Amino acid sequence: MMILVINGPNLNMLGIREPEIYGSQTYDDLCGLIENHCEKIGVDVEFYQSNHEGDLVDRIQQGYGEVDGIVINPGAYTHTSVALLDAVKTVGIPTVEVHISDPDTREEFRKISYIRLGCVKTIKGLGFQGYLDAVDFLAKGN
Ligand code: CA2
Repeated sequence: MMILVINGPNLNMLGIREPEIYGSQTYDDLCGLIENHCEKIGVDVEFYQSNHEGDLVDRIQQGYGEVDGIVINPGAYTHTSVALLDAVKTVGIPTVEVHISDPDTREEFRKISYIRLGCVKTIKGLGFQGYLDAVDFLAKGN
């Protein structure tokens, strides 16, 4: 099984600013954590991060026929992007939406998620653990 983990804008800055919201671990720490977990449960994993909406759409499309599941934290595009919603719906790959913080407890504008409508599950507010739970969810196929 191959899982693609996609992170959107500014998530490459993890650990550098706003540790009170996103923790003090870096993007590389996050990838390492997921990689170790996937190795333990026998799942192959690929990572992609971009600050550009169209590049994220391109990467989702490239997953068609190649990956069995997508874990995505679209960052701020969560709250604005119909293009990302359309991309996950178009490829039809089971996709789990993950947020490190809980956007529902923050500003009003973070309460809307477009991509949620195309996802099989949303995990929020669990820090990096949310990515591991998303992988487990996809690996179990339920
Ligand atoms: O909680 C999450 O994972 C978010 O998807 C993170 C996004 C935010 O726009 C969403 O509402 C919730 C922002 C990611 C910004 O990441 C940073 C990392 C380090 C320092 C500053 C920003």
